Amino acid sequence: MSDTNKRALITGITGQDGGHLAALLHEKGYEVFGIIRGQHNPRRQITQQEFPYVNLIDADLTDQSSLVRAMQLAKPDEVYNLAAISHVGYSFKNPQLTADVTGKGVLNMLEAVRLTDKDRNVRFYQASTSEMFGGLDYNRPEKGYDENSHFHPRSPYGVAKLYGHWITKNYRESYDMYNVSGILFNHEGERRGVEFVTRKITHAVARIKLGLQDHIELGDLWPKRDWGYAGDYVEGMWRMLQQDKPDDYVLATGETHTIEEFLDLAFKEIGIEDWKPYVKQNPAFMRPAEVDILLGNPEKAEKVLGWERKVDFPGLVKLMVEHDLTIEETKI
Ligand code: F7E
Repeated sequence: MSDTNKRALITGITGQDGGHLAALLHEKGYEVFGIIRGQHNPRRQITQQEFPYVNLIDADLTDQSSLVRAMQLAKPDEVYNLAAISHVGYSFKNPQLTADVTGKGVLNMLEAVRLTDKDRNVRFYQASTSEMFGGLDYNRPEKGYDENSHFHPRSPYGVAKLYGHWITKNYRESYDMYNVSGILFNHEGERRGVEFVTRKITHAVARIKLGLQDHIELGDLWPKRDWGYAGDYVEGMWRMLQQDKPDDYVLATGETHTIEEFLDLAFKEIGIEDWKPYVKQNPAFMRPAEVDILLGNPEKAEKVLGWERKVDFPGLVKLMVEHDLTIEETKI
């Protein structure tokens, strides 16, 4: 535990990264504030029970006045903007809402910081994403996407995130704000929602092992992702805000794997070598446009931030399956 008196405000406190980051900052001695949205949000009690030290503030990324109020209440040194509609498939079904929350919500948060922090003391982190690159095989850099790679988003989510990325940069250049964008490749773990493919698989594998279901329905199995552990990635976010000058960084593993490879390892954890009889393809889980292959190059973050990932790909799959085999939630 350090003796910092710093205060942090996290949007998206109820999400995967919000939980990991709240725990990390608390351990470092921060006073942690989290924005929570909605009158009947069932995550309110769960979050408060799991993180009793987090001060929850009612606000919404689409309501700028609520964000100004949150800034006035929290008086943060650091703001981590993690809130978003983050499911790529969902963004095709709700593209305008995605633009409002994932895109314009960033502007609302930046304006709330700009208006309340006249002395420019606040440091702002924007959760940018590898989805901005689009993963088309023909224009993929050999060593993986880096901070200078070409953007070509392939979903309403990716397009909205690109707006958030550029407005964060623009406010840095226009108003001398300490703004950084972390361009994070897929990061997973025991806190991941079951709507994302990795947790959907490990949750189902655990239920198959426990005799609670006999198969899993998935979309395309060939796409490749650069999958790391979320706990490692929030450490990188924090490091980005501790530098002398604000800049943008890629966090990735530098490895890419198909969903089939994830299935191989997950089923092996429960002693099944051939998973094909347990997996059915369902077009409902396919997307109008797919991101073929994501591979990131984390060299800059490793060199400048001294960031390193601790969990490798087999370790990630193992920890997720082991977790899902033990929790009560798997049985519901
Ligand atoms: O899909 C395929 C799907 O939903 C991964 C978000 O955190 O990372 C995440 O976005 C792949 C895609 O993550 C199913 O088509 C097959 O090719 O787990 P996902 P994502 O789309 O890569 C980025 C970096 C973000 O920023 C996002 O916020 O898996 N897939 N079958 C499936 N995907 C899902 N969800 N469900 C399936 O049944």
